[in-house]
Amino acid sequence: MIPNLKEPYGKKTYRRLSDLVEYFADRKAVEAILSRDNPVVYEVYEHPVPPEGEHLIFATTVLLSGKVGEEFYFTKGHFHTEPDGAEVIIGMGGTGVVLLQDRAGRCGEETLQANCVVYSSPGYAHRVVNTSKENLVFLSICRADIGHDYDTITTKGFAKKIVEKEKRITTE
Ligand code: PAN
Ligand code: ZN
Repeated sequence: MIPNLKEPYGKKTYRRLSDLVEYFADRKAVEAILSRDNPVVYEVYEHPVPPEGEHLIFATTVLLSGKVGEEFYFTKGHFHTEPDGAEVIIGMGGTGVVLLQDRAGRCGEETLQANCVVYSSPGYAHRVVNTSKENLVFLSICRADIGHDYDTITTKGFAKKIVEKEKRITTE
């Protein structure tokens, strides 16, 4: 289920595999897929609000089911900055994992599924991974003046990967 955030009141962003080239570990698998296709990995539906602390961003992400090599599809992931605020992530459908990593590189993981809430504390980067065969749909809520730091993850990555090996979901 997606909340009613459609145009003209909402903004929809597509993230395709070509936007995520440097994030997946298996570059050969990335190139092999891109030589045939450029699949959508996730879509974000956002309700624009003024970028002020009194307001809240609420965005629904639809993260598709799929893998690149052994690695399940995921969102880029980011830290929040100035202010480094918390985020509430509410599962609406599907099953997956939220990776939560602090600036020292310590990485934890929490299950995300329908009717389940994951709290990303200040100081933690969050990445959502879809380990299921259906779309993983979740609602994210955070203060509207929050900043997004993608660069740290682009350069350092997450310390954990969620992969499928011999038909089993494994963390590496
Ligand atoms: C979410 C994310 C959304 C897409 O709304 O922006 O799930 O993930 P990336 O932004 O990492 O590509 C959120 O965390 N907002 O702060
Ligand atoms: Zn966030």
